[in-house]
Amino acid sequence: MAFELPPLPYDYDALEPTIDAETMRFHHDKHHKAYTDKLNEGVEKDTGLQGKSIEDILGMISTQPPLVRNNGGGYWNHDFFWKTMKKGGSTRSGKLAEAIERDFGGLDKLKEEFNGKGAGQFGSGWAWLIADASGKLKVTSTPNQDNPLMDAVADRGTPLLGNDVWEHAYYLTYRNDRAAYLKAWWDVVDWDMVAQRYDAIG
Ligand code: MN3
Repeated sequence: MAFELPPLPYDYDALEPTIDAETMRFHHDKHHKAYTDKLNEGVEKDTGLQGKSIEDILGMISTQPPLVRNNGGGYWNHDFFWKTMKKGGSTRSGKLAEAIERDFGGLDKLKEEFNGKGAGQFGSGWAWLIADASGKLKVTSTPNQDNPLMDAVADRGTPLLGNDVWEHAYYLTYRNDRAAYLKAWWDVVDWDMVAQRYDAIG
């Protein structure tokens, strides 16, 4: 049984003007598909991985070759990323809004720290908002397709929000201006989804 490319949960142009349709089409249909296909190659080569969930594989990624680490991360990260965004975005609510006040001193501070992590990630990678088991929030970044579910990363936790800072995510609209992309991206963040993920921690 192979992993399948999850469908984009909205049309290619749904996130315009923040993210253009051509970027979404290539990002999903080419990049995300390639991670999915290569993850399947890695799983085919290792019967010990067959039947495991992607989360299980990420949790033991330190034992895996780069093929599985890079493409297992890319497979999971992009599925998570699509579901983190929504046409028109949404606003924070409930427990999450309180935790943002408590742990960052407000949404503007969170954004500033998150954008700083994204801009400061040398080369390709991701910026993350994660929570630990007690619900404390933290902003982190990872290189390449690593993520906070991997046993090999320094800052582990439950991912609530992640932004792809690979050039393929923004270059057509923003060219080399990663900071402008990071700033604009908040317009399409689905905070209802982020709040649901936070509530699920308990
Ligand atoms: Mn990407």
